[in-house]
Amino acid sequence: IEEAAAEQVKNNILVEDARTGLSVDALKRAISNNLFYVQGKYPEIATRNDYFMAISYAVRDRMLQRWTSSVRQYISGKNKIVSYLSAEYLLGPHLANNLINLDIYSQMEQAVKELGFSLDWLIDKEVEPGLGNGGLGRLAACYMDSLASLEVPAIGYGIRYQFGIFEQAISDGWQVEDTDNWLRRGNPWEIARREISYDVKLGGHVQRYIDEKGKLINNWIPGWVVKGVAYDTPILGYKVNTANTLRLWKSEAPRTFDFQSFNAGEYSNAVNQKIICENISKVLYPNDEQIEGKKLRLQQQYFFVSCSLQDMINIHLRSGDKIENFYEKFVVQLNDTHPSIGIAEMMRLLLDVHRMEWDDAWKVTTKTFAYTNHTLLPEALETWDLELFASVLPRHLDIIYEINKRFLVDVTLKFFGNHQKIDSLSLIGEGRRKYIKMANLASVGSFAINGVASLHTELLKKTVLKDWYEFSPEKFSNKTNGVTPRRWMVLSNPQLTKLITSKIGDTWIKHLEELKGLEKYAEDPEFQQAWMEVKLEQKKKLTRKIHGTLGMIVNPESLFDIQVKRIHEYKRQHLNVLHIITLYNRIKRNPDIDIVPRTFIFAGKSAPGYRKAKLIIKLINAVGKVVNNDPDVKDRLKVVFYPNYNVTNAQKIYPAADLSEQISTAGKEASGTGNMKLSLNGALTVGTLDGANVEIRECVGEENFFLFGLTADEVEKTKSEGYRPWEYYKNNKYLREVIDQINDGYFSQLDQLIFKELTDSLLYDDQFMVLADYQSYVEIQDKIDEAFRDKSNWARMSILNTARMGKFSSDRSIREYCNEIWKVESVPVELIDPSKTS
Ligand code: 7GP
Repeated sequence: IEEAAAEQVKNNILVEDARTGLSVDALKRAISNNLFYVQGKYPEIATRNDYFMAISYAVRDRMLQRWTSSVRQYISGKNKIVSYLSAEYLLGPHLANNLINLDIYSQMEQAVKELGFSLDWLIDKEVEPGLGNGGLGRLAACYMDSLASLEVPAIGYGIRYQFGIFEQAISDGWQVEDTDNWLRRGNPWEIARREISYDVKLGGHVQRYIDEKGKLINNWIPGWVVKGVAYDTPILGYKVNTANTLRLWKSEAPRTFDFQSFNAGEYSNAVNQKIICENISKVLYPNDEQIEGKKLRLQQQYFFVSCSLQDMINIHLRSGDKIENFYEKFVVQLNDTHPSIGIAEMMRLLLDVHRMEWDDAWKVTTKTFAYTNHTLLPEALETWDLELFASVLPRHLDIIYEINKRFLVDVTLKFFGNHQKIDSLSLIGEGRRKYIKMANLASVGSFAINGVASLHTELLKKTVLKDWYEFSPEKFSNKTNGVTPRRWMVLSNPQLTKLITSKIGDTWIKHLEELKGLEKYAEDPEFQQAWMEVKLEQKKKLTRKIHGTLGMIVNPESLFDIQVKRIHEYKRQHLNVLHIITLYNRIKRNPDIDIVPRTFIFAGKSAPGYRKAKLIIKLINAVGKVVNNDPDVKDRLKVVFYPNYNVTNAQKIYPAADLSEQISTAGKEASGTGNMKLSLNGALTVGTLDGANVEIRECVGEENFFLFGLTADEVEKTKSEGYRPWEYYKNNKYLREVIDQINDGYFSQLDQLIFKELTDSLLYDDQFMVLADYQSYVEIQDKIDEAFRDKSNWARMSILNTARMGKFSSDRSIREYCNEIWKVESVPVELIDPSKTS
């Protein structure tokens, strides 16, 4: 605090300024002021939300100097800016994170306490912006944190969905969805920039003519136009001056459009138009790794990409530079193919608006974009029906045809006569109906293509992007994902943070490799005890949370066995369930059997239209109901389905985990990031050789990782030799018993139909090799049971897991993107003195 105050004096800022002061008194005054002048309340009638808003505004004020200073430096300076384009940002609540990054957590805690409240109580009030589905959206949020913490100039662009990911409730064991009206109590973190807006054309047709200079003009006459308005949220770096911008676009009706109809006396028509325009940013599509080829989704993608590119060009030109140099000012990262229409849009802006020639425009475009792939699942590869596409983006269809025509000339030169290659690389697919392949558009228009874990990148090169790899191998590289230790350790696990810091100082928060320093304490009995005490404390907290939410009592001394992530067949929550039933049957056969008590905790949302995933949720709850209430079990097994998994809840769950379930079918999980957060928090992993598990195991040491299951190669081999799941069922009496029980209605009050879809798919198809991996999974779980009994050894392994997770900081990932793809450097921000700007 003293240093910060001295810094302020040096910068000639009033130390006790109500908007910038960092002392407890200044913060108290700021909160009271905001309560009165912003919320219009006095303490006796103020609600908890009023206080939340008052304190949030006090925090935001303290961010603004950094924010405006960062913006000024980026716009005026010659530095290159990273533009992250993502349809999703799963940020999580801001308040606690901003307090940590501003380094005023303890002062604020004291200030709030002196006002008669607890800071935790106010932090718990925040409704998180759930503007993403899962891994891809959360990664974008971690990357924004690391970019700012590394002082890299960056803007994140996306959509300000009015409704984020649905809220999940569980009713009679089934998932039910409710709307996520996250803005209903206001959002203190954003600033609406009404003056920053762009028109986006949609539909209509293209008029072609030759102008007086003999040039072919493509004039896109739109069917309608929407306006995108910028809503900015500051993203603060950890203990640095940098505050980057997350700019989310809200769709509105352009004024001119309204006027036309109003003038024609068509009032209701005008109002209708307004509704149609606002629809575009209304709701996040809740599908995870499953495309939904809806027109509105394409409109959303184009809407935010067009606003963002117009904005970047505007920023670039305003600095006095030429459009030809755009790629020297901005590098644009495509977060999967959702924003890949940006490649055609960039071409349109350069050709039609800035009147560039094709070759020059193509040069600028292909030096601007880079593409990250996040999944190998074929059902997630985006394609657009050509007719649908033409009805939304007629001009872009022309452009894509032209890109394709020129590209296929090069392809033909390279792979002469190889029609398989030409078909596979073409941007247009020819089935019963023609379609546009967005991964191909992204690949042709980008100078770099990356996967998100080493195995994933290798598989990309061998499977979905094989022909692209053969065509331009130089574009490919791997960038293993990472997570921010600020949110996923300092914020969510302050007790462990404190313990670690007491041994190795606090610089590990910015340099996570320094956790290595903990290794030498791994065998120290005192440290082990302190370590396990923190773990137990976190488990007790979660125990209270579970009791509060579900009314269930679980034993904090039991092994907390945790699988939290989207519900998907490839992630195999049902394999976990088969193991639970196996343990249950052992107890039923021998009620006195000695097994380690376990609490199985599941959480995750299913896409609302994904029937089998919803059935898996029902199965977890059905098995839970029987197991949790069977007196023979004597509370040794508990199954918990924690509803509405989101960032807020994840922060409470990860620190309490003993065991992290990362059990996807090998070759299916691109990386995973929950695996990293759990291991960082001292959980041991039971996992397959999939995604980043491979690298985690390499780092923590194979003796500290519970490996099981087929490898990606073995999965392919087994499949090609004709996989018959039925054989596994037939030959394994315990597996048979488990499947038969589900089928016979043991967990469904004798209803034999309810789970049939699930068991049939396991027995006769089993795409995800659940039955093939069952035996190996049960065996490793038996080893885990044994290992957990040796408390000291478990503590040692847990400490080593944390100590060796340094690689998985998103700071490391972002450094690699900066050095190897973006070629950008950090730019320390100089603070502007607000009292001296006139
Ligand atoms: C996810 C991957 O499933 C996960 O393995 C990875 O860690 C994460 O991205 C971040 O890279 N993919 C998605 O969330 C997703 O929606 C479809 O992928 C495009």
